[in-house]
Amino acid sequence: MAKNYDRFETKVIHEGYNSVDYQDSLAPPLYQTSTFTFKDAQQGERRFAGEEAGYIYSRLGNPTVSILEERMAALENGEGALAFGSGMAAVSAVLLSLTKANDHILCSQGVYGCTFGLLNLMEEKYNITHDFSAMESAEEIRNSIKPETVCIYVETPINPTMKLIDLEMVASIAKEKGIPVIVDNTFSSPYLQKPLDLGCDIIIHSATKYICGHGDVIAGIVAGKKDLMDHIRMTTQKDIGGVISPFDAWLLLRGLKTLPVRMDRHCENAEKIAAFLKEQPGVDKLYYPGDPDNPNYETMKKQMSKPGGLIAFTLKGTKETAQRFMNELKLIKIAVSLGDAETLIQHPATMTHAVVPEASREKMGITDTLLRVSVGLEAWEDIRDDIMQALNKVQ
Ligand code: LCS
Repeated sequence: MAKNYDRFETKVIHEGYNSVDYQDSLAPPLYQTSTFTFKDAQQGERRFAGEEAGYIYSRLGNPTVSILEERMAALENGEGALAFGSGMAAVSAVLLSLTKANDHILCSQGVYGCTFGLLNLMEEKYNITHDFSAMESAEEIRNSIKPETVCIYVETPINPTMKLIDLEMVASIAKEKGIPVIVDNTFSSPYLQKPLDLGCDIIIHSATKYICGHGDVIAGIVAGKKDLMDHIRMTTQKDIGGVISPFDAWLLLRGLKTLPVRMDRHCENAEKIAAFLKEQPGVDKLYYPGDPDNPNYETMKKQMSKPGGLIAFTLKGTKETAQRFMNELKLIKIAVSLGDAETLIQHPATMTHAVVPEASREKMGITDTLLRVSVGLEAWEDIRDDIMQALNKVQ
């Protein structure tokens, strides 16, 4: 379907769906079916041969999932998108489709713990090696690219340290070398950052997070150029099979409608909570890209429309101080994941990044007193008061 709307707030509600094509149903229908019937054997043959458009089997495509994919492609300004059963299914489908044995991947210094695990698995099984780079200068990136480097993989903001990578800089160097840049856009959502517009080639989401927004789905999204999407669809998505369920796609379509409204509130609340944390004597370091003292503040202003809803900070004290602080919280829930209506806190060193060995964790800046907060949609004063009472108890 042609792209119909230019403004993001309208696209999240209407793109990829026209009710007249679906019996005038306002909400996109849920095609909860595993397979599709052919009117005769010849039609089945034609569909399998790719000579006739139409659905075959829900691992290969499903109408509810197609609406989601079209909408996500439009939101990221991509030519196409693919939906997966988890963010990790999306990450693995992309990385396995772009690499073969003995290739090399250049990564940002810091990736989600399970992405780190996948990179190690690929190295162990197929000798697909990787290096991490802080990517702070063009020279540093150029020097880290090897003859066998086939792609650059970047998280920005990086989970959980909130460091940013200059995407235009990475994309321009990758173009010189003729290799694609993959960006994990989970922390920003397309509302705050559009890596494809900055010259990057593929974006990935853990759609479990802001895309869903309600903490009730595990899902992933990939978007980019049509040829890349077709390649992934027909190889690692089809044959490894980590597809999304129609019901989860339906829930994501529902959640997406409020993405801009939710993100505005997440950002507004986070800005106030970050300002509050900065003033607290018990807080050692604040990692929030919206803080003008943050070294990445200019990069944030250049490539993100707002700094997002996540904050990391370290407490003065030890791991025990951090854990005691978490245990004193009442409103804020101790949980991994992010981007939900509820404010969530987690301890990366023992939770999301526990699989990363201590030496690598140190390089990534994940210390024992680092905490990550996903600021929710509650009244910000209630979030502040909860943090304040817990800080008072541990100091
Ligand atoms: N990429 C990023 C940046 C993530 O934060 C996550 C999950 C994934 C990929 C994987 O997505 P999933 O398969 O879980 O949908 N991040 C989590 C986190 O920070 N806490 O819990 C999960």
